[in-house]
Amino acid sequence: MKTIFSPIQLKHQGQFEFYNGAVVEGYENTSRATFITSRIEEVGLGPVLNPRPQSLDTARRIHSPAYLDFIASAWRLWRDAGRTGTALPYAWPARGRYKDVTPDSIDALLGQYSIDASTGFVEGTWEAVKASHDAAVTAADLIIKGEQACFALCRPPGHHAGTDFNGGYCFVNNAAVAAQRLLDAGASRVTILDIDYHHGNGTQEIFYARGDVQVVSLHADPRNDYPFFAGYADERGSGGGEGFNINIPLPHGTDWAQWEGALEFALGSVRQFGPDVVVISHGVDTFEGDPISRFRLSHDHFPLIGAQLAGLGTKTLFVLEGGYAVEDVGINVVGVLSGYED
Ligand code: Q9C
Ligand code: ZN
Repeated sequence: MKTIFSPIQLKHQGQFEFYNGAVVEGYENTSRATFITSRIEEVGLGPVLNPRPQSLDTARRIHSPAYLDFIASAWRLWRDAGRTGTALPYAWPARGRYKDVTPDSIDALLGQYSIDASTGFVEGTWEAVKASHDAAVTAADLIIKGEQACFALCRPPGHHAGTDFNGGYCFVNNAAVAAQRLLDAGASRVTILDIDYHHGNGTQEIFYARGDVQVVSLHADPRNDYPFFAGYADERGSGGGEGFNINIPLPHGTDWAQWEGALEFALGSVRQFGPDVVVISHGVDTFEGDPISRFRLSHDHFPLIGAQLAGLGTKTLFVLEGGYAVEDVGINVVGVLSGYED
């Protein structure tokens, strides 16, 4: 299987976030990507290829142009305001305000275009986000040209980013851009199956009213985990998208037996939908050793996931999302991909 990745994606580096009342180095760090590429070489999964530079035309079909302009200029605005460190919001559009306003202040804009304070900008953020986006689009193009499966090693990740907001370490929704690209190239139906530990709230929001993209997500129950305000089982889509959004929330402590049962249910709904391509939002923060998550999958389970996905017999585009036990991320991410190919 081909992997698409650019070293430019490592330029989003050294950002801080808040965790348990302290400022800590971002969990979504560059070593995640290097552990994955090392593991790909170690097991001989296939070549790691550079993305082709891509325009943002497809991204503009799922994100608002104003949002894309903002994330491309956020660091410059921050720096021009005399700031150093990580650009993070601390104020959001408040409930109960008198009118819709977006002041030009960088602090207002950071709040306007985000849902949380874990998605910080540093000097190289936009370059890395753009390269990560390019990896997803390039991988989608390879599928269009006939590859059965491909891996977009996207980092920064994407599934928490929506039409006009960043969140959860995500800026551009790489999986959503890839799905749109596949549709624009002639696919009639695409499924995004999200196996990351967290609910893909951004993906859900982008496609909520659409019937051409089925969004299926297995994740920690939002009653007790991020993103808290979306991911409930009764969120099923609206209008022409009714029934095409499927959420499967699972409790803290979920083990393989329980998780696999949920996957089988998810795969049943995918088969019923009958997509031309399945995009996997591929997160491995379901791993028992993940520092910010609470499921209990172990190393041996990831290849089994890949085998189950291969059983669909559908073209598959893997797009990287989360997974923060850095020493194990390579083993787990590549475990799924190898399991798919075996
Ligand atoms: N800073 C993905 O897995 N909460 N994102 C972090 C507080 C946000 C995870 C804890 C978790 C986001 C792509
Ligand atoms: Zn996650």
